[in-house]
Amino acid sequence: MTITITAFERSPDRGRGLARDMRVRWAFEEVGQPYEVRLVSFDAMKEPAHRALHPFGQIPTYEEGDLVLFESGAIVFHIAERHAGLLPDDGNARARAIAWMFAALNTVEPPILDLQTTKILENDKSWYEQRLPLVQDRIRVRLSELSARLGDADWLDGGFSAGDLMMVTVLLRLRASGMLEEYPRLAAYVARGEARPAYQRAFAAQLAVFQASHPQPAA
Ligand code: GTB
Repeated sequence: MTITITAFERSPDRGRGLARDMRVRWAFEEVGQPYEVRLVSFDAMKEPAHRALHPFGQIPTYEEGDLVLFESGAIVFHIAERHAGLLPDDGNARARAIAWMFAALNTVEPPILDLQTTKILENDKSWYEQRLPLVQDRIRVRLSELSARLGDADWLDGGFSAGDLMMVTVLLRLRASGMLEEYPRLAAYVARGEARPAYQRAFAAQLAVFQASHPQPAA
C-alpha cells in the first residue's frame, strides 16, 4: 500500500533539512520503505482538508490506507515498529531506544525550540538581551548532560536506533547557533548521523524540493 507523507511546498529552512518531515524521510530510508510526498503550502495546511489529517494544521502527516498519523515522533515510532532496522529486538534494549526518542522530543528539543522562538519572535522586545543567555544556558545544561552520557560511544545505547535518529535531528536545529561545536562529542555524534547513507538520501530528497522551486540561473 502506498504511504504518503506531507512536507512544506516551500520550506523556510531553504532545503537545510530542518523541517520535521526530514526525520520521517530518514526513518523510511533507514528501513528501506518507499514513500510518496505531497507538498503543501502554508495556506493549504490551515484548510479543512489538511486539518482533517492534522488537527494543528502542520506537517508532517502520514497516510497509509485507513491510517492517518500526525506528530513526527509518532510517525517515526510507527515506522520503527513496522519495519526492522530502527529498534532492537531485545525487549529491554527496545524500551531504552524508545526512551531516547522521548528524551529527544520532550527533554532536549523544548529548550532548542525556545531559542528559535526567542531569536525569531522576541528579538524586538526590551528584555530580549536578558532572556537570550538564560535560554542558551538551559540548552547548555542539556547538551552537557547528553554529552556526558554519550561519552566515547558512537550511539546513545548500543547500535544506531530510532532514538539516535530523533536526537540527531533535534541537535541539528542548533547548528546555526554554533553551540553544538562547544560539545565535540555531540558534534561528532551528529556528523555520524549525517554520514549515514539513509540520512544522505533523505536530505537529498528534501533538498530537491527546495531546488525545484528555486531554480539556479544558468551560468
Ligand atoms: N510536534 C510536531 C511534530 O513533531 O510533528 C511539530 C510539527 C511542526 O512544528 N511542523 C512545522 C509546521 O508545520 C514544520 S517543522 N509549521 C507550520 C505551522 O505551524 O503553521 C518546524 C520547522 C519549521 C521551519 C524550520 N526552519 O525553517 O528551519 C525548522 C522547523
